[in-house]
Amino acid sequence: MLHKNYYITGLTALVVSAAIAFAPSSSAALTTYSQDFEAMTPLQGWPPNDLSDDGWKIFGFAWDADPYTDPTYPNPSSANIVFSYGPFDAANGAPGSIQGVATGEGGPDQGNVVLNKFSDYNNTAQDTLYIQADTYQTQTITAGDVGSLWRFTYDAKIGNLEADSSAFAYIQTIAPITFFQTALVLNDSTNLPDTWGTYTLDLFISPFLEGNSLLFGFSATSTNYNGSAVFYDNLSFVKVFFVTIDIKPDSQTNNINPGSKGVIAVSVLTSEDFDALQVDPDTVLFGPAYAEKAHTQAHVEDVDNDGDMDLQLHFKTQETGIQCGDTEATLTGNTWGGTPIIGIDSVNTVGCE
Ligand SMILES: [Ca+2]
Ligand SMILES: [Ca+2]
Ligand SMILES: [Ca+2]
Ligand SMILES: [Ca+2]
Repeated sequence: MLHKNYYITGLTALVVSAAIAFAPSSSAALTTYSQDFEAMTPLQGWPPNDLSDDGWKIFGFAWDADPYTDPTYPNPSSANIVFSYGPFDAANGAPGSIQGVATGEGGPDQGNVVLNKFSDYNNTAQDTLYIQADTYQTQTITAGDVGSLWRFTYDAKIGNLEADSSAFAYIQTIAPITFFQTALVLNDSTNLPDTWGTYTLDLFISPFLEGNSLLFGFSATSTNYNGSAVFYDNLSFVKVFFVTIDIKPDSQTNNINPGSKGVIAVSVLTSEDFDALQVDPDTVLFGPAYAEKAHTQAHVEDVDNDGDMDLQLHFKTQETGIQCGDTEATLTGNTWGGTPIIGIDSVNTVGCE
């Protein structure tokens, strides 16, 4: 199978090719995915290889101008797709591939093997055009997924990314039949530091997205063969568990004075489906500024007097980032088992005049 320079010209052809890529598979709901690449072998070349066997696909676009400099990037209005190509199974590190697993770049948390993601340098249109090369996993959203929140977490650090190149990580949804993009969340990777960090993307599955394809992965764009590499590792795509929280358990109105020097009590409540004591207090963040808990110890008590034990945490008001006019605040964290959680409750800001 040829994987090089197989260009499909024009938008009609794009739709035809996208139909192959994104035709909904009838069955599965969204499923958890994780990958640390440690079991993968570098430089295996064209499919089959460890990446293609793991479901990784690629797709390419050639833009007539730099999409990154457009205010509506990554869907630029001032740049046009000249041609596109794909989908193909992902290669692994051979010349002409657009990604590969690599060694020698990991830190303590990344181990020996990471993903090296870059643009398509086998595409001679680099001479005049901006080549965007995407590497992604794809799943199909079903009715049972509606109302759920999914999180794509990954570690990243910059590689040899040179001038006029750009990169991002994303979750994207694409409608059946029309292949219109219906949702996109992304983190810009263009200006990452050269030290490893952990990043997350969340996508809420609205009823509108049922039957859509969901893609998550990485994009790299370059022109004139400039470097565009970003390293990624420790990927996970997981459903976030909604939990019930109670901001100020002794108050129905949850009045908060954003100028207060005090603390705000927030309880994570235990239910039939969820044991709040499974939450790792050190992972909990609250409010728009992601405050960490103010006390070294979280309190375990039956906050709502329903006979089961709940988790109570306190956050310094000044660290929460809650501002006058805010009407809700969010708590996030992980269970000891690594399941991400999210809870939202109302707030009523006072003392703001
Ligand atoms: Ca790794
Ligand atoms: Ca309350
Ligand atoms: Ca309860
Ligand atoms: Ca309780």
